Amino acid sequence: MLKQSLNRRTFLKGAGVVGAGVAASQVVVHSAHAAGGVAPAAPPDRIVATTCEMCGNRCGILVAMKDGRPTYITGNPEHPKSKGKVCAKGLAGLRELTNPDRIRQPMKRVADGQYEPISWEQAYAEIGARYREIVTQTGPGAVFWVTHPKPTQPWEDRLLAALGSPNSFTHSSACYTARDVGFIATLGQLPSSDFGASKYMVFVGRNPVEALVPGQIVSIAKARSKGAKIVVVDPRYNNTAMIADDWLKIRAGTDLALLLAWANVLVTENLYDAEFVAQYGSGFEQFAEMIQQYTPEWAAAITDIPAETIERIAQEMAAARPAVFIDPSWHGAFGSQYINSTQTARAVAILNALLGNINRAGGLIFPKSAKLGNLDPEKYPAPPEPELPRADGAGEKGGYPVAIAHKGLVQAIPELIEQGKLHVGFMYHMNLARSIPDRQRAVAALKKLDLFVAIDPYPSETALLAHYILPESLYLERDEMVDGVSSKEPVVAVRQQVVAPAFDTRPAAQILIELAQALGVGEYFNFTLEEYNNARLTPLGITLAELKEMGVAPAGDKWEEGMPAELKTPSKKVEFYSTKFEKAGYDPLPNWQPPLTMPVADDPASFRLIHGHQAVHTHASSANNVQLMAFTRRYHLERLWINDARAAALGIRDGDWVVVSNELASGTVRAHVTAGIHPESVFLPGSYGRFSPQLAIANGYGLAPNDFTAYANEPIAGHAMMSEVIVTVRAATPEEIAVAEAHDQALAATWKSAAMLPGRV
Ligand SMILES: Nc1nc2c(c(=O)[nH]1)N[C@H]1C(S)=C(S)[C@@H](COP(=O)(O)OP(=O)(O)OC[C@H]3O[C@@H](n4cnc5c(=O)[nH]c(N)nc54)[C@H](O)[C@@H]3O)O[C@H]1N2
Ligand SMILES: Nc1nc2c(c(=O)[nH]1)N[C@H]1C(S)=C(S)[C@@H](COP(=O)(O)OP(=O)(O)OC[C@H]3O[C@@H](n4cnc5c(=O)[nH]c(N)nc54)[C@H](O)[C@@H]3O)O[C@H]1N2
Ligand code: SF4
Ligand SMILES: [Mo]
Repeated sequence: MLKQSLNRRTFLKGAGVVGAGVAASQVVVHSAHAAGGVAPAAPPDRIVATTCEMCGNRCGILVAMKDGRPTYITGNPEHPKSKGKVCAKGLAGLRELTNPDRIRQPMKRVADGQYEPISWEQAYAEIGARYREIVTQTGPGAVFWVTHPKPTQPWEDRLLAALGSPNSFTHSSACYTARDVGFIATLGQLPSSDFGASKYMVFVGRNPVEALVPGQIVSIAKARSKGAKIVVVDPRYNNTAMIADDWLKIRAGTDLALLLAWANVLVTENLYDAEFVAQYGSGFEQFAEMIQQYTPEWAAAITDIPAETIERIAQEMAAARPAVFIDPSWHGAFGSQYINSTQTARAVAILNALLGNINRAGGLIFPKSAKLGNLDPEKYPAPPEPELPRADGAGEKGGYPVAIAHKGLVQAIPELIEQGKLHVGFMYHMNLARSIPDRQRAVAALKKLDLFVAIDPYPSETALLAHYILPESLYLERDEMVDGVSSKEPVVAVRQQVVAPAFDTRPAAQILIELAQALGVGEYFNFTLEEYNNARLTPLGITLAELKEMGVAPAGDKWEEGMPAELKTPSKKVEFYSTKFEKAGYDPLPNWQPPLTMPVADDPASFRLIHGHQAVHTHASSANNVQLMAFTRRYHLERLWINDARAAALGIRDGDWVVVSNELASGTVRAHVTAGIHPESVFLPGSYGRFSPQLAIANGYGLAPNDFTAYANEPIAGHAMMSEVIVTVRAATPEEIAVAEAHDQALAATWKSAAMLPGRV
């Protein structure tokens, strides 16, 4: 079952780093250099298999140890997320161990932004007492918990249920909720792309080379080497466009029009998989009638993509079916962006069905989930499910009935606090104040909570609003719950301690048990981490010790091609016409709907602000890592992308300081002037704009796109609308330039001196 045990040869064979398209060679060279060489300088005397946490992918990693110290990290070849590779962020994980800004013991707020250290025991005692005092008044419906999916999530859900509150949240409604709701309504679940076997890959606002999962890049490269074509639809020449055959420079927010026109071509030219649609589809007739009006000529005017290109790509997709997909995507174009995002996701799901690629090799597949065991409910009784309605209305009649209930509308938390619905908050591994729209409002609202507890190893913006900060040990310092990884070949993965905690910090598994006891529901946590992990592993016939040896192990049946007998939709078929949406009062067909906002047509300074992720950063949370900020500084990654012709008209040259503003915010940043962006959009990376005074390197560097984003909930999935944002851009004045330069130089000096510290770059 366990294929081979780890030895030095496996480690070296697996060694590899993935980067970012054309920039990849630079990223590989420099990140490897920064980490101390492509191969470990000295042969390791031990290798520990564990799980990365530098971003939410949780790749399997192998950590080389020399004299009891970790010296190098590479990808575990057996883990589907890493396939033997890590990214620059994964490599930079070692630097976090010596990050001087870490929180070293529990902290108690004594005044706005001021903290004093306290013991764990005192923190728990005070949190428990205060909790009881408040909840006696408000009831448990005023309590919320924000979690970071997913190894710890079953415990967090259990704790919140024990407290009697339904208000669990994840980052999803600021990330991918529209996609999930659209796909679930259409196909019953979220499929993934079968990159490695594909002949034709279409990425609509998806940038897999940069917003990356290393294993996916390995598979995309494999398909590419066998001649697969790549089409990228993006207002911006992103790093995936660099390796693509076609880049469709779309007007931001209009992807739905393009998708409808593609469907029009497939249906009117009879290029779709009629057999598949007849056998597995429901409501195709209504859909086919609806799309008659959405011709390529119609879409060309809306999307700014020539009608011939639209028609050609549709024909090429049809010729490649079924080994073709339009990727279900993630965040960029329709995860949580526009008023039309949920229907855009519906259209993507429908187009794939027209291509007859559902659960077909090279198309979209339903990944297999890992089959893990669970705690014996007799010995470890679970708390009853809370009966109270959710404060945000997610999944509730009269609220957002088709939204994902247990993930919630995370961006609505400030409003719910303002409305007096939420009084007590727990935040695990999310930085709400930085990650949702309208930070001013978020900060003001979080300050009003009667009790706010943040579990965070770092003094994030959100942690600095909490009454108590409970510092978690870093991922290389902790054991954790084993976790199932869905895939074509599902696995179970482990996180285990590589080094002892440097400070008085604790792992989530310990904090959650102790917190449950402090909050008076300890009876639901009458087990240890080891007992829990053993229960999870029992059906797989492997022991925790064996899993720790390899890091991952097979956990369930392998994927097989072919449509399941029934889909998890109301009709059990592919719903071209969504009966679920109809019942909830939404358009059952994905008709065209323009974005809510548009740049002012006759204003040369007006643009839509779009955003995205960068290969060497995780959201804005890695901006304090000295090694990763070396890339930013060297390659000017924080700059605002602006179209060259539009910039010339505004007197802006490459590298000039510009002022970006709207009714919510105003800020200064340098410009990246390029033909590689649609004239009506400007682009800011999401990697910067931290404002925690305790993060020496990150604080005040660059701008965050969501500082310019107003709070509003999309009506169907209830997600944040992160790209319904219009800004004006102008050249900075000499006075503004002087201020910006002085600020930048001060930050550069901080970064340089941090880089000089032993154990750093
Ligand atoms: N290196 C790195 N990798 C990551 C992450 C990270 O922070 N760093 N985060 C992970 C997470 S949580 C996520 S959600 C994924 C995100 O994965 P993606 O969604 O692929 O990444 P983004 O960069 O958010 O967006 C992709 C592209 O959408 C484009 N875009 C913006 N607006 C529009 C539009 O209106 N239409 C179209 N067609 N395109 C548009 C942007 O220019 C960008 O190139 O990445 C994951 N992987
Ligand atoms: N400005 C900005 N906003 C964004 C995005 C962006 O790129 N920029 N991206 C959007 C997307 S796609 C998503 S998915 C969301 C993500 O939003 P968040 O979930 O807020 O993501 P991160 O920025 O990664 O924040 C992670 C938080 O966890 C803490 N943390 C890090 N490691 C650990 C750990 O080991 N244990 C614990 N307990 N805490 C830890 C960090 O200090 C930080 O406070 O944000 C969305 N909003
Ligand atoms: S993608 Fe990079 S940072 Fe994220 S888990 Fe994998 S190696 Fe770590
Ligand atoms: Mo995300």
